[in-house]
Amino acid sequence: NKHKSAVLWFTGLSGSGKSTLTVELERKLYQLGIYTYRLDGDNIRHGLNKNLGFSPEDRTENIRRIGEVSKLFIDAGILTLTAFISPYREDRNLVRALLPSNEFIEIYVKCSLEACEERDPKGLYKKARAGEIAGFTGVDAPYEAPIAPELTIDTEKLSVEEATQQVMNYLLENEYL
Ligand code: GGZ
Repeated sequence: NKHKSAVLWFTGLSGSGKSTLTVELERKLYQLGIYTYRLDGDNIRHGLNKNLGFSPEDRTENIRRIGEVSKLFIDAGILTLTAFISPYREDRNLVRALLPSNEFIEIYVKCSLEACEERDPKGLYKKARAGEIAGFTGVDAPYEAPIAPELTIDTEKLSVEEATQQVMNYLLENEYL
């Protein structure tokens, strides 16, 4: 099945729904016979980037490497989905600059800190509030929301199915699929 390869760069707070969305989207794309690859903390932070932590410098290097890896996957013709907080606008823009403009699709997974904290699927916000994790995004480390993302997905208002469909519609309307 023909498609245009690109990276779908999901950015948002911990608990905003980046992973859920990329997993569901990958399932939908697989059904259409589209080759995808998903980059997330499990296959990047535990491998290539296991020497990196969560200081601002390490996050910047984390995102830089993920950008370079995404570029390789795109070269291989694969529709690449990344699920990282990527809190710094400048870091995301550096990745954008690595690629032709139609190959970087920034998707802001929008969800208020309050709602993310309410979900707290891994109990990390609770730990951060208790002072057990320092420099947690949204608590005592910044998150810089995109100014002009290709797409914004409000996961407080949409179901997983609706949110996934919004991304699918974007891909169809812009002839990626
Ligand atoms: C933010 C942290 C931190 C700190 C560990 N701040 O909900 P999760 O668990 O699965 O997603 C978070 C993940 C963030 O890693 P990223 O590579 O996406 O971050 S960045 O793009 O900023 O480099 C969270 C966990 O790692 N985690 N410590 N201090 N999230």
